Amino acid sequence: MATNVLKKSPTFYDHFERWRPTQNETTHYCPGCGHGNVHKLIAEALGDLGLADRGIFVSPVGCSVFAYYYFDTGNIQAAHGRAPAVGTGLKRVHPHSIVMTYQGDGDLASIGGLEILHAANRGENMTVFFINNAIYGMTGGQMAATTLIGQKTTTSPYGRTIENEGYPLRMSELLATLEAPVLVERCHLADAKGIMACRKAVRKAIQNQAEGKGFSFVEILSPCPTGWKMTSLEAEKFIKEKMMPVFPVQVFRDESATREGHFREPKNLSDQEMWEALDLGLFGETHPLDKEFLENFKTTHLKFAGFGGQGVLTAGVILAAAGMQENLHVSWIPSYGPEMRGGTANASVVLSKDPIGSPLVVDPDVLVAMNDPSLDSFENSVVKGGLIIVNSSIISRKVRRKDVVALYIPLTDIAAEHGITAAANMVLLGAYLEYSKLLPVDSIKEIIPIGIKRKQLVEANLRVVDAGVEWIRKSLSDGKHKVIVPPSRETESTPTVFPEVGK
Ligand SMILES: Cc1ncc(C[n+]2csc(CCOP(=O)(O)OP(=O)(O)O)c2C)c(N)n1
Ligand code: SF4
Repeated sequence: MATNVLKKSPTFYDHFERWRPTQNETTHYCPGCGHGNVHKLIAEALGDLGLADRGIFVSPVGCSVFAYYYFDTGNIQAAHGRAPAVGTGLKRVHPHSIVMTYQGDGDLASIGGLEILHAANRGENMTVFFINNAIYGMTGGQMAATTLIGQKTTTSPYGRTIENEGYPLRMSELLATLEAPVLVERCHLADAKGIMACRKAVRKAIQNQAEGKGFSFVEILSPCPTGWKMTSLEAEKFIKEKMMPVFPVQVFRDESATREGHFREPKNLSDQEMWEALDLGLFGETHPLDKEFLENFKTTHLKFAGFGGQGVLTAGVILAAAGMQENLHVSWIPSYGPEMRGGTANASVVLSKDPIGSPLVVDPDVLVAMNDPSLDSFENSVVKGGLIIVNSSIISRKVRRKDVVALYIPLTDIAAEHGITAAANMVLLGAYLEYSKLLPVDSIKEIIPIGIKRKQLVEANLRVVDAGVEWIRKSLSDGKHKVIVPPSRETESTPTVFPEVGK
């Protein structure tokens, strides 16, 4: 019998790999720490309930950050306080997995206070283990939201006061006010009886999830002898005499026996259905460019900048969508001010034949400046040898840099001549693609009819794309300017001539 009780749960790995090879059978926790006890209760429950293979353990930031070294389950690590959001994502995609977040009081009650509130309120079908040791253990014993009044920590050296720091936050009581949770229970690790009550609560919380009953929350009052600067025995006493009066050990809500279980199955939408549902309107057949073109394609970082209403975001998204149709990797991120009208806006676009590491465009190869502030803001960020396209209808000054290609195009005037002033962005796309040969002009012409919401404007937009193409052809045909594709940062070569086209 004793061997059964003492043997290691098979849900734990055999070795603690992090400290190989000398100490690989021990743990990284301090002597007397409660985390190890809780790990054991969870591992045994998963094993006994036959759920270890379906388990996904979400480790937090805190002393239990390395929980994934112990549990032979699925493992993922969340940013500080964000375990409920990560757990929600996992659960929505894998409704039959057993998702367990494991969080300290700094993680759950301080930085992640709202994450847990909303996950509980949504009744996510997952299990949350909340290890309340009334302190930030990992970072050296700072005050947590749960620190007791009068408790000394490194950031409350005279003891927590109500005037300065408010009252200790009682998370179980708070969550029990919500309708969705199925189980909210607090237990403690200060003696064997307390540990057995925690054992029961842990099992129930996992079982509830396996039966689809919803959100279960188990708060465990846990010793932190190191952070509290106490011996293990003193720590047990502290839980009983100081913590339990503030955090009563109690079942706050338990509808495990009566709740009907159900599983929220994910919607299996096709790509097309998803695009339509999101009203992206850009779904079409991909038709990869010829192999040689793709092989030689140089990653290009573009920044489209202007004021709200000039269509810089749309220009970016249409170019990115055109790249996507051609089987390139693309990214597009907008950036705009809070104003609904008239603020500044810019779009960062990357096109590449390889996966894109970051969608941020800090130093663009190509800058499109639709107005003065855009040129002022971004001129210096363009890479040496890069291209700056200036909307010369609006921007009166010239590019000051001498180490970039400057292309002056009266984008707004050209669009106005065709009766659609607002489509300067489309003139731009036609002109830019004709100039750079980055993609065939036809690839954006295919996207425009699907990408533009006001269908009555499609024809006019296509006409001004052609007008942009024509303008470039005319400007270059006099032989004074030749097309120089800006060098890619991959080749690092710089063009020898820096033409100024259009002025
Ligand atoms: C975004 C962010 N803010 C702050 C930190 C620093 N930090 C690391 S652990 C921690 C608190 C840990 O305390 P708790 O969640 O109670 O877990 P314990 O270590 O006591 O188990 C903090 C504030 C961080 N890693 N990330
Ligand atoms: S600092 Fe506290 S919570 Fe962290 S491992 Fe040590 S005893 Fe445990």
